[in-house]
Amino acid sequence: MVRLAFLSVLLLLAAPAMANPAKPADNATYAAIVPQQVLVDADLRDGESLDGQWHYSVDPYRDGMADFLGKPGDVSKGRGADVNVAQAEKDNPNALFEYDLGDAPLGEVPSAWIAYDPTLRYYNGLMWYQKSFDATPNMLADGGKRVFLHFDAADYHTMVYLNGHRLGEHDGGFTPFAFEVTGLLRASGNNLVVAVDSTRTPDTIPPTVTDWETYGGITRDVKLVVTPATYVDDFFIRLTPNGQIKADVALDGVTKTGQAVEVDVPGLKLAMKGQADGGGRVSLSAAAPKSLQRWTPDAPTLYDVTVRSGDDAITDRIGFRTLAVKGTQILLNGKPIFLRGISLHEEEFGPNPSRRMTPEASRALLSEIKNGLHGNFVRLAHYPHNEVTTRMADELGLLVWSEIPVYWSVNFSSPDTLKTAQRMMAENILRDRNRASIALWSVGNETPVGDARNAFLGTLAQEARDLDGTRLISAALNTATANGPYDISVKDPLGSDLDVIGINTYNGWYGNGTLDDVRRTVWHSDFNKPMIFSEFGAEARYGYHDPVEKHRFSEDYQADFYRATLAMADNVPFLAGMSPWIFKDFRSPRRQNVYQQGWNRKGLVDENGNRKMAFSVLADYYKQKAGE
Ligand code: GCB
Repeated sequence: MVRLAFLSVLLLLAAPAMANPAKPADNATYAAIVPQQVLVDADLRDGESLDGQWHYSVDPYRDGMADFLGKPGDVSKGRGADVNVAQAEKDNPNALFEYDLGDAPLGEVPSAWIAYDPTLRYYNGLMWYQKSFDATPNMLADGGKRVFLHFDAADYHTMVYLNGHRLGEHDGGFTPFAFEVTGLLRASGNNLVVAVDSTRTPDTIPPTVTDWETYGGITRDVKLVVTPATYVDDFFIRLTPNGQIKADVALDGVTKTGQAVEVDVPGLKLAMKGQADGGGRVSLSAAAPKSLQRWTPDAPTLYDVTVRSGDDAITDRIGFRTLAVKGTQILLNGKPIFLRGISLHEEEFGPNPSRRMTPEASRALLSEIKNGLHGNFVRLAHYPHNEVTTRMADELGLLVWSEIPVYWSVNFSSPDTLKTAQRMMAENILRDRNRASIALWSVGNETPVGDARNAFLGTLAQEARDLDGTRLISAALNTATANGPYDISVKDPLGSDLDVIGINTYNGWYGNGTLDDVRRTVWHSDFNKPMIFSEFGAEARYGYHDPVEKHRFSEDYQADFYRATLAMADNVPFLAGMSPWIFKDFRSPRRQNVYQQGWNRKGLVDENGNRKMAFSVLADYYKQKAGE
């Protein structure tokens, strides 16, 4: 569904606040990147969860996809077939079935497959999942409703078969997707088969080599979402720089043209009404009432907002605030703010995380950032995190950096890879642009400067602006050019496409520089824009103390590294914040020395949440900053 009218409203809004006014995008581009169904707030909608026990079956040789000579097979006649194997064997005792997903072991969804069996930790390949379920009466063809099978995420390539029908596939491990299954369900014994392939290639986003655990599997919720025949597919509600509350709403369904739409914010006594155009879209606005309490990290006020149209009504909790840049400052609600942040991977506390981000798990992580570290900002690295987390950030009051995994050596010259990145970015932005916490959309991390890369990331930056003109666009760059050991200039040409420059700096950890060098370093920038240190960090194994030698990997060295880097930060006049690397130790297959043993140890807390010495160095610094 191409929402050009809807988008063009965003383009107009984008212009005043942003350094780079948005350019109109062409129809074909949006057709390729905007998902058919947005199903915004799928988590809040009516329906049935399909979480719980699923059968799983590992398939390293892709036997379910091709025969022994490699000839592609018809999956819907094989593992994806609608066959009750036990019954079929009874009917024909001579028939050979080499598989029976219904007999395979059971594992919990959502969760990476490492949770089922620790030997699957480094398995990167194809896994089959199967679940049987019954439909509720309103999901059946004569129920008058529409039904969508919605995945919050599965990592990486997912192929879905329902009752022998191939529903479709999806690329990307961290964003939602859905298939319409109206009319395809039966009252009982629906057979859902999902093949998830975690293999990365040079063309995927991210590519093969990263510094984090892949965590293959169905890692987020699966749900049958039930809507009226015409329903509210998408909305974008926010405060504009000139004090308007704006709502763009998109309907989907046969009666969408001319259908009345209403957006209510009872807490503000605000009701906006209009009628959808031929494309099912409407744009509403009203002056923000004087009583509006703007969302800030200190007072994260959220309002119930109900979007109503026809038989559909959906209520979300939305905060209102503005973001802008002015010279080298970031302004929240018109006032300069220093981002007191930390980076975070999507991994729950505990010795055996499986990327199962429940609200409790998310709250535990974010509360420690907010209350323990005195933070007001979190970089959700290096991919879109669970919606649970962005909602939690809204509630707790943490600004968010959100990014897609355009990481290191992406194939920047491939148009297909670009399309994948664009679609991922669209899926992420459309899911989360009603979250007041999201402050920055980042388009890439530590990517090598070059023409193809500059064009690729420039396109993504533009797309992010087109989809959401109310956030700042950034990227984590590592191309600070050293003029000498203690004198660094920021020159990456991508800087001109960004609102905020992110810089990852590891002086004092990588390389042989000393911490004195770090303290003495001075920074220049070619851009009159805010810069944030999107990363800096040093590894330490929790409990390893070395107060005299301060050996690398000791808590003492890490604490000194933080002291030195924070001293350096104090001398950067255009620094508008930081998100050091990283809050919690996280699993990474790259990290195998005696201190690491499969974990990147740059956390301020270990995997169980134990604070290392550097934690209080940063917490004290942030406490003082918060008081300034
Ligand atoms: C980086 C990467 C991050 C790594 C980190 C490290 O620059 O962006 O993904 O984990 O460095 O620990 O080296």
